[in-house]
Amino acid sequence: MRVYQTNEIKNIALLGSAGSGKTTLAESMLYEAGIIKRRGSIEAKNTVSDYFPVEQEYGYSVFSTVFHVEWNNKKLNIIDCPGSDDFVGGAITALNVTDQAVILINGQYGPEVGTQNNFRYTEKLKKPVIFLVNQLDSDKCDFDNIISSMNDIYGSKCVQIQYPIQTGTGFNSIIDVLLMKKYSWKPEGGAPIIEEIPEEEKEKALELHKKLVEAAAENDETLMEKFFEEESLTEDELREGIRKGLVTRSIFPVFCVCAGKDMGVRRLMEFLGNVVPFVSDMPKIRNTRGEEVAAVNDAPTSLYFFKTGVEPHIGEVSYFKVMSGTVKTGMDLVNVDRGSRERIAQLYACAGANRLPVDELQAGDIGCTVKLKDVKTGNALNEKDCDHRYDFIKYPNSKYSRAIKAVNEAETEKLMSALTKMRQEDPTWVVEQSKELRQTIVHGQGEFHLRTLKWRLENNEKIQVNFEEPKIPYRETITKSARAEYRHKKQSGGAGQFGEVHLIVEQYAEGMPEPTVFKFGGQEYRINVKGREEIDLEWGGKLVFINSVVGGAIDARFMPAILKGIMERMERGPLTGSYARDVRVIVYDGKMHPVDSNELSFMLAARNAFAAAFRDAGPKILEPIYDLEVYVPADYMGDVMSDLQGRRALIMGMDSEAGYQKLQAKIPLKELANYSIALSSLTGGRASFTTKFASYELVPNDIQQQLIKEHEEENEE
Ligand SMILES: Nc1nc2c(ncn2[C@@H]2O[C@H](COP(=O)(O)OP(=O)(O)OP(=O)(O)O)[C@@H](O)[C@H]2O)c(=O)[nH]1
Ligand SMILES: [Mg+2]
Repeated sequence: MRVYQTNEIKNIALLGSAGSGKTTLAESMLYEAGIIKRRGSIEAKNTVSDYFPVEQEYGYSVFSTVFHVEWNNKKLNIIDCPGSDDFVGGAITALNVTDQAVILINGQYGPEVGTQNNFRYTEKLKKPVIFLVNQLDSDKCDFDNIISSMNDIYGSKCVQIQYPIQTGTGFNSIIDVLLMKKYSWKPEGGAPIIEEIPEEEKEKALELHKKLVEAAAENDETLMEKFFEEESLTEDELREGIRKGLVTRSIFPVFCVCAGKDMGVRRLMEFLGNVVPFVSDMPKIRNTRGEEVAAVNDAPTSLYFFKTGVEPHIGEVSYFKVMSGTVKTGMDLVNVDRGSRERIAQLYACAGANRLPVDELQAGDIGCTVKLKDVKTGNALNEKDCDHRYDFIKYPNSKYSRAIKAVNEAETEKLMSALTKMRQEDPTWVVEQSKELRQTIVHGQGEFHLRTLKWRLENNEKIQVNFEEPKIPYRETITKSARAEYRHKKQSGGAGQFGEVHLIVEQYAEGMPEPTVFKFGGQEYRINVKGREEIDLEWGGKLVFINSVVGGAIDARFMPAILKGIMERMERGPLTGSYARDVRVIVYDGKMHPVDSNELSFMLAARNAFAAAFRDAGPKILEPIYDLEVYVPADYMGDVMSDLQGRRALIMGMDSEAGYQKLQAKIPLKELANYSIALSSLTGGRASFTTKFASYELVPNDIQQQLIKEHEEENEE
């Protein structure tokens, strides 16, 4: 295979809502480029891009697929991304290593929430966007309506390059207002018949052409001048103006295709090859130190690994982008993130499930390699004397969690290693072995995301698993001060045990003054701080431990044992066994025995005194609260709001955003457990949401009583 120069390479991501036709389009592109001899289909489960069993089972893309086609001597590296928000990881990764997003719009539905989700990522990452209206052969397709909702959402930046003469089963031709030609196809699609625009379409075509010329001219002063003088631009000038507009996101060109019948695909590829930006047209990538890394050949080699796939019979396939320099087979590189050395024994151009061997890849190109020792998604491999790291890929927080268990307990270890392996392929899984909840929890992007995980475990790995509701990590704290003392004493033969601890507990708050005096039962306790320890608890919040023991009532050497006793109880709160937090403990008195006192005795005395004081100190249960953002079409707003109120959510704000409403709320984690399913059924899958941990807050009294009762019942069992 030939070596492509940096200025012959374009990297493109196919995005769009689930089912908009990305994988079908990829198939047509591969066919048109002569890489496959027959077009497969989703229905026949034989596409290049959806080649994993789980994808064929569900008929959805689950992983992004990287392939390339050659068109007009350009190498187009294309990443077909999954459309479902549940697999958004693939789309985010792809956008980060490409310079052009092609967003497909399903001609049956127009812009959907999935379209918007993808668009928001292109906005965040400042990537150029081309819209592609697909499925024009569907009888449900209303093209004018789609254009008008796109104008509502994206404004006048949406500029039509093409429009269909007719949609529905009879679809077979479009008018291209850049080239000012009519394109039509025989039923088998493929090569178009290019003709003059028929009389009856001329007026409309001319009007759209003018709009396009104006939009293209706006991006360049010389073009603008020429446009004012001559009221027209040449084809090349138009292309130049559009390219500039793409880079600055001031133009979103709209194309038309029917991927299923391979109509319009060649014209699209021509545009991708001729007009969309090269790496060199885009703002330079920066490494973690903020230094620019230019995609040029005469710089040290630096590879960024953006994806790991696991292929049957081959093992891990590592996909990378050449951020700078060139990479050749046999090169030795250093993994800057893990410190290990790696040899690039084999180098490939990507072709879906296949790979084509190459000797060299130049700056800006995308390729893959196999049999690396220790390279994880997100790592960088560099030539020596170069230490670029990249951390530009940020995945969203998880939205849906389940506790997972192997049906056969003996397979627990096998399950854990399978999960670790799968996380390599999809970093949006998060696996958490919670000591606190005594559960293994998998966090994902949605119910469907976790359903495919289960399917793959059961069908590919042959491990039967159960999903359960994850427990909630409650916390306990106190709301007032209380005092208690406890004497631990044992004198049965041999050495005795003796320790007595008097302590006060109170609620800890940031910046509170040192304790001076307390009153309990009419008696005053003066505090004279002799030692203070502030502990940042692993599970959040603080424990402040104050020693104010007077007159040597307890030897200093017993203080660590006392703290240990208290910590044991903090780890297993007195109300429900949850972690306790935000407590200040003042040990102010006690007793020793000259012979029988030892560390164990003081530990036990402290533990019991602490539990007794805690129970008297207005103990409360805290629950995790999350910030929630819901994106919802305006007509579902009322239903979504009232559902949220039923979930104890606090509405914090509302905003309108391009065709959608954005709702912000605070919501208890417990009420988020099935939110992904509920929201989807409430809105027919047209809404989406994100969450982020916010704080711990007191649970309402009735729920507290119920939790305590449940804990007591569990203990009895
Ligand atoms: N009528 C018609 N159907 C199409 C066209 N393109 C795709 N489809 C069908 O639409 C469905 C979804 O197509 P896919 O190619 O899987 O869509 P996708 O965007 O890759 O979907 P995800 O990867 O799951 O997000 C399949 O049933 C395709 O056969 C088209 O141009 N016309
Ligand atoms: Mg797909």
